[in-house]
Amino acid sequence: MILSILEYPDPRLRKVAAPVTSFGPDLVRLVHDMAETMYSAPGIGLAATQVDVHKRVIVIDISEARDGLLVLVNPEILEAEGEAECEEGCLSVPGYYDKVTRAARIRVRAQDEHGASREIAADGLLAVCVQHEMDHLMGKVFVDHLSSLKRARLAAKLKKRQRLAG
Ligand code: GNR
Ligand code: NI
Repeated sequence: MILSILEYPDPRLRKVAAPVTSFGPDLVRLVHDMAETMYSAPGIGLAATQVDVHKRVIVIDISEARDGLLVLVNPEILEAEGEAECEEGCLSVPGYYDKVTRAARIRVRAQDEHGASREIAADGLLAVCVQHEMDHLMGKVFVDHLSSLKRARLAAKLKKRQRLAG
């Protein structure tokens, strides 16, 4: 089932997600629906926060063939180093793109939808995407990393778009 994605500045995007404590069919179904929603959008990642479910669940697929689904439940950053700038976008801020600086390399521990724990090392786009999604779980959106001037311009643009949409 394709879920509907909250759009900035919806206040529900500010909620802090709770750790997943129960693994079972409901979680498997949520992950399945989130993956379907991400692929259909299309996007390279989706956090549960974006579909108004406030649990620490992320799906990511940065592969060209769209056959490399990564499920991160209860993700924790173990190590972060370096800095890298990347042009980011967000399914919750459609039509807006800007550069954000984040850690260049990270090590993450997370569980999958069945509760199995594993560690991954990420750099490049994967590192960007994991940090972008983990921000969502903390109620943060990528535009929060921008200057207040840029955020004011974005607010004006969204207001205008809303007016034109009637
Ligand atoms: O689809 C997405 N593309 C993207 C591009 C650069 C940096 C981050 C992202 S994540 C985004 C999907 C999304 O909004 N996830 O929360
Ligand atoms: Ni996003």
